[in-house]
Amino acid sequence: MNKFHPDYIIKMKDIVKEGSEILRKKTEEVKVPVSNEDKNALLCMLQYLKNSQDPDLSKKYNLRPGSGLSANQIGLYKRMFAALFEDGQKDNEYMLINPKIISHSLNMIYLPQGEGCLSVDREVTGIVPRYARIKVKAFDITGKEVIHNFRGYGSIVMQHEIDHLNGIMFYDRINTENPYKLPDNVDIRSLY
Ligand code: K2U
Ligand code: NI
Repeated sequence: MNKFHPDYIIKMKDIVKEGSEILRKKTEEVKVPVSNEDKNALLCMLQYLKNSQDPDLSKKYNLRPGSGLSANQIGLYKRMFAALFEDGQKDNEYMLINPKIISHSLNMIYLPQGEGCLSVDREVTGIVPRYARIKVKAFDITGKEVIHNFRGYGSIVMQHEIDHLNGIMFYDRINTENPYKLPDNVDIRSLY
């Protein structure tokens, strides 16, 4: 049994920091139908994101704001993550199980300010090339197969989290010689 029961509040001490082998190990597929233990962990992860984006709660629990959290970031080798972000129109919340990018655009985007990570307590600057649009197949918390299309910031969040599930950190994708060099022969532009 893991400690992530329904009313457990995830805090920064629960988040695995870079340097731990956990973040570099590939995660295991989650059994479907989803067990209550996995459901509860996923709900705790989404609750962390909500708390972290609430000014009062993030101050109360000293949380770093997050728009995504993968299971291995809380020490579970499970192929699942939660995401919570606005993309202009609406608020988006996702809890995706065994996510798979089944298609993606050729053109790419990047965040001009670079990316951060709840598991990385230092500033790592540089361009992180991401696909501008992706189609993701996954299971939702009820075990139903879902397909979602993401573009813009949502596409970046999803790729950042799916990378975590594959043991990839965002800075693995920054050009080591020149962090601000754009990849050759790729139509890539800043998200804004
Ligand atoms: O996986 C994580 O460590 C959470 C990251 C996800 C992320 C990083 C860069 C670009 C997109 C997603 C953190 O949420 S980054 C911090 C943050 C917090 C609130 C809103 C946006 C980014
Ligand atoms: Ni991260």
